[in-house]
Amino acid sequence: MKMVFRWFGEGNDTVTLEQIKQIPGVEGIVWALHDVPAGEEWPMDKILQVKEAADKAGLHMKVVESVNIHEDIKLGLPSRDLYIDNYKKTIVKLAEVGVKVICYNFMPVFDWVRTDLHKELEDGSTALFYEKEKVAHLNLEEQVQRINANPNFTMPGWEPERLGSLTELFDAYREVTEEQLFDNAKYFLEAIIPFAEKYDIRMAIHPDDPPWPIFGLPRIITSQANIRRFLGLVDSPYNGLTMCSGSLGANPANDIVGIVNEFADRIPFAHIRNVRVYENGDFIETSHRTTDGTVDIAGIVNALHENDYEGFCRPDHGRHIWGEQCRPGYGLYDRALGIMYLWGLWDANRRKLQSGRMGD
Ligand code: DNO
Ligand code: MN
Repeated sequence: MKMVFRWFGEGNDTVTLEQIKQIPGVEGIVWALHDVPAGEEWPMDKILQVKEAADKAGLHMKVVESVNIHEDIKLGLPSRDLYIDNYKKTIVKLAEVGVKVICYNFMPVFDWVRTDLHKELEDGSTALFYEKEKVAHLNLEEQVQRINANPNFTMPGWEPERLGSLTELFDAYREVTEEQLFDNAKYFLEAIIPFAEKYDIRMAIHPDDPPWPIFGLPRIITSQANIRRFLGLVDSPYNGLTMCSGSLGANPANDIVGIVNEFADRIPFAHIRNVRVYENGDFIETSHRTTDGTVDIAGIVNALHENDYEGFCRPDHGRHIWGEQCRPGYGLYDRALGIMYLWGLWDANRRKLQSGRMGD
């Protein structure tokens, strides 16, 4: 397991590379050019700026999250070929700086969705929260205004250029079924995977978050069966999965240990975090510790270890603790604690294996 840490870039993150370097066992950053709109080719000079900063800090940049997919690809519009071409050009450049994994998602319009970014937990920390009932009645206009009012940070999935054309986008998706979304994914994968293979970059689809349709928009990376179908669309090790325990874990019906066991050789990247799912379907992001949430984090790490997992791994969203002012879900403290918990589980497994006591 190779530990990496998400970094949003100079001036776009409260966490510094020097701080990341001091978290035990972290080898590299998970990065992206967050100011390049989806569909555009990434400029080499900006890629090289990140490389220079990473090199200086002694961190690698082998994992990118995300090269976003233009909506026209997800919608299956004729203009998709142009955006697929740009995607390929970006792949060539990323290969040049040593990128090995691209994490991306195939969610229409939005990335992760929450109803409260600072919901208080019993211990006074705050975390991202999802109120199921509220999303059913969410006033989108209000939400858009709220995000626009905080121009300091770009939030994944809520990029201003997407929000501007929200109404048109919703209209465009009106006729798109899950089946069509699968077809459009297949078209994308058939074009991209052979190319990714040539440049030795593993594509790793991120599960939908939450893993069910919202606002009437279809979502397909939601369950073990759908992941199986997606990975089968183009059956290559370069068509892989970002195993995100928090996203999949928002639906307690998902057997994440089972998912790890079934797709182990197709998981180049793992996001490990916990959530607590309540009986009414609401969920809150908790500390990474198994007993703090409803996701079997210990079981997941055990399963990765049993499958000799050699891919990349990062803690995912953390709580906001110790008064830290940070990008929602992406503070330093709780994610660093998360890493130490993951290492603890990993090393305990290794020790058991070494002393031949596995299965005791
Ligand atoms: C949620 C996060 C996501 C992820 C993107 C990948 O669990 O990991 O925001 O970064 O969906 O494209
Ligand atoms: Mn994730």
